[in-house]
Amino acid sequence: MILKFYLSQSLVAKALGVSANRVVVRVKRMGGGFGGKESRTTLLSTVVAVAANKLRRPVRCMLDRDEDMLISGGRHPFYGKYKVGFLNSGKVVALDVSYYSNVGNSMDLSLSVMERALFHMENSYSLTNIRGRGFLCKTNLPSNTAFRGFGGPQGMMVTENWITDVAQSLGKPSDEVRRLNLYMEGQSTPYNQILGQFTLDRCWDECMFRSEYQQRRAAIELYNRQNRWTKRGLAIVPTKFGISFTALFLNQAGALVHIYTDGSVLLTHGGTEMGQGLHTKMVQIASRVLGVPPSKIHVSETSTNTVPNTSPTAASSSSDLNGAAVQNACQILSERLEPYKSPEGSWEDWVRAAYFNRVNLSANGFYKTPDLGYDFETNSGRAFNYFTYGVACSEVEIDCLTGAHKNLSTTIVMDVGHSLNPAIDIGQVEGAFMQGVGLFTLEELHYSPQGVLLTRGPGSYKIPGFGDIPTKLTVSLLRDAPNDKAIFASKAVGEPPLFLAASVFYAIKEAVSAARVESELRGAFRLDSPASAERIRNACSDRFTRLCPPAEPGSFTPWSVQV
Ligand code: MTE
Ligand code: LUZ
Repeated sequence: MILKFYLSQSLVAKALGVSANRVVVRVKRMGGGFGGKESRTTLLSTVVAVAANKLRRPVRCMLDRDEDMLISGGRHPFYGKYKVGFLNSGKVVALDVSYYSNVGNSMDLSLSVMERALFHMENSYSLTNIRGRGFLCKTNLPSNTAFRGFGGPQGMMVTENWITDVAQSLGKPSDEVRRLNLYMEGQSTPYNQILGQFTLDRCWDECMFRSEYQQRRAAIELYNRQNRWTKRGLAIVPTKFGISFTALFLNQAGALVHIYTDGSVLLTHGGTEMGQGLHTKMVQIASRVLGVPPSKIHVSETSTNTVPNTSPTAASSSSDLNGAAVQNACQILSERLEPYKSPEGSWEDWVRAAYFNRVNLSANGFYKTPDLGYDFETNSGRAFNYFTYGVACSEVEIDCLTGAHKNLSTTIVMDVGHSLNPAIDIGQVEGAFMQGVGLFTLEELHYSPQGVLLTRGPGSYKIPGFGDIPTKLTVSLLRDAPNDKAIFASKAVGEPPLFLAASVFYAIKEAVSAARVESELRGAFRLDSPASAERIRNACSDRFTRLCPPAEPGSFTPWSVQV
């Protein structure tokens, strides 16, 4: 097996010709990672290490935004081509998809990104006859890399595209076609994983109810009859996100916990903090297992000299993996303290008594996800530990003449199991959703014909602003949905909700369909992501657009999509 390590520590050691035990990497926190730092940090860390070694002094390098956008690479753009077989009822019976990803000039994580796209090619729909192929396209662009979702959103965006085509070809409401094809408890994915503790149907029904879907639909139909140059659209979209690194060996984590004689606890684990609240969750877990208040527990940093051989803080799995390692270390310490736990004494008394009796108050914890390991050759073995589910319903209004749109309302129902921290998890759902809104409706890189990146900062690259947050945004966590596969019945949350922003994209597509009906255009049509103002305007085909040739040749032919 070829093992590729993108760890800063191993690459610095390799570049300097020293062994890993001579290199210490420390991370206090990041101001955000979102996948871009999973492997690409090594471009800089290796270079500055070489410089520091040569000059024998500290060397620091920070890229300006434009330099970063020019060289670091980004999310993989995908092109999907598909054939889909379906019955008049809307039931999909056969699917053949080819995915092409723009890898850039090196492999980086592109193979794993494509694997995750393929593992998500059916999104949440039960399909019996299915073929998926992935092609990695090497290009003369900076190497593309991990981004929140890691190929999952690209895979599922194509899914939602063909299911929309099926609905539009049959003239059926897309929510009916989606619901009809939705998985049920106990069904199997194309990679032979049985869906247990399946909650997606509950998320769906609750989202339909909370968004007042039917009333909204009726109101939109009335609005669209009464307005020619603005149109509204509504879409409800499910998501199912596989939790585990697809590379088996990465599904491990360590922790190191020290108890000092004053009763304070220093906690270290293999995950890094980037604003996702990981350290807070780890402190909560240690607090629960040790039975001490969180105020007595501190995480000072992540470092290679406390916990070695860490996996990337990625795949949304860090609280599952590191949380279980922290639990393991704290259980060991708790057992060692057991003989000293007199009912009348305090935590500090127990710790002191143990110390004076020469008990080791430092413990290492470890965890590896059990029963994992998918084999592409035999299509057997579990690819994921479990799935995180969610459903979102969004309503938008488009201006058919300018292509501008407004996000009117979004209702999200997310299953995060027994949430470790609902405030953090709701923040993660909101943040991921808005990042997805940027991805699917705004953010677009432009290159000159010579391949020079033109969009190098917020002046030319449109990211979501406050005004893009839906006027009404509600996030609910599904109640009574314990997950027996992760720490304290919780679920991973970081990446899965990003895809729910596809509900905004497909609401826009529906509003565009309403505009096209005014020009007697019905049925499936192609709309690439992001749904930028230009694309929305041109797709609203009318007497004005007919005066000029299509901006993107072939852009109105369905059965393929760029995402
Ligand atoms: N939230 C914030 N605030 N900042 C981030 O960089 N990264 C996301 C998600 N949430 C990110 C974030 C990504 S891409 C992942 S994979 C997970 O957090 C990683 O952390 P976790 O495994 O602890 O969820
Ligand atoms: N990183 C990785 C990831 O190396 N493997 C994965 O499966 C993955 N999934 C999501 C995000 N990062």
